[in-house]
Amino acid sequence: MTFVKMFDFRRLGDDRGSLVAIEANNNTPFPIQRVYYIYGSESNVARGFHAHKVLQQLAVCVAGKCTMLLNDGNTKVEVVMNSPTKGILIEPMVWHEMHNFSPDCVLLVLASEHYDESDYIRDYEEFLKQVNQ
Ligand code: T46
Repeated sequence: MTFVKMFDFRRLGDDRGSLVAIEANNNTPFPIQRVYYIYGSESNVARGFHAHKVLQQLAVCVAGKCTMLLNDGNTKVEVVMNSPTKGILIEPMVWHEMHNFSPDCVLLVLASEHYDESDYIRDYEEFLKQVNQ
């Protein structure tokens, strides 16, 4: 699927339920420096609307569902995130938006760097300019 990279995590389960283990550099493509999660977004809310210059991220919808839109400046791909065993890589210079949150959605994000607002490109025209140069 074009530039979109999906990751499958093994479900370690037994009759008590399921468990997924994510280990830096083992089943992630980068050492994890930060973890955050998004929850409580209404279905009419849209988030993201930016690209990162350097940051790599792996997003996993651990509960509920949402739609992730990825755009490399040429191609737009929409992925429905609805599985706690599937991750999507958000690479640098990929515009991304999140839409259609279910009320129970929890989107877990593993990030390669600490939070740095100067790494964000929040202006779409500026993103297109930088990605096409
Ligand atoms: C991304 C998508 C998938 C922090 O102080 N520390 C953090 O680590 C993060 C992620 C955010 N913040 C602050 C910055 C804002 O004041 O939390 C507030 C909400 O962040 P933002 O509006 O950027 O949230 P989203 O959902 O639009 O984007 C987030 C991440 O920021 C972003 O890196 O790729 O999720």
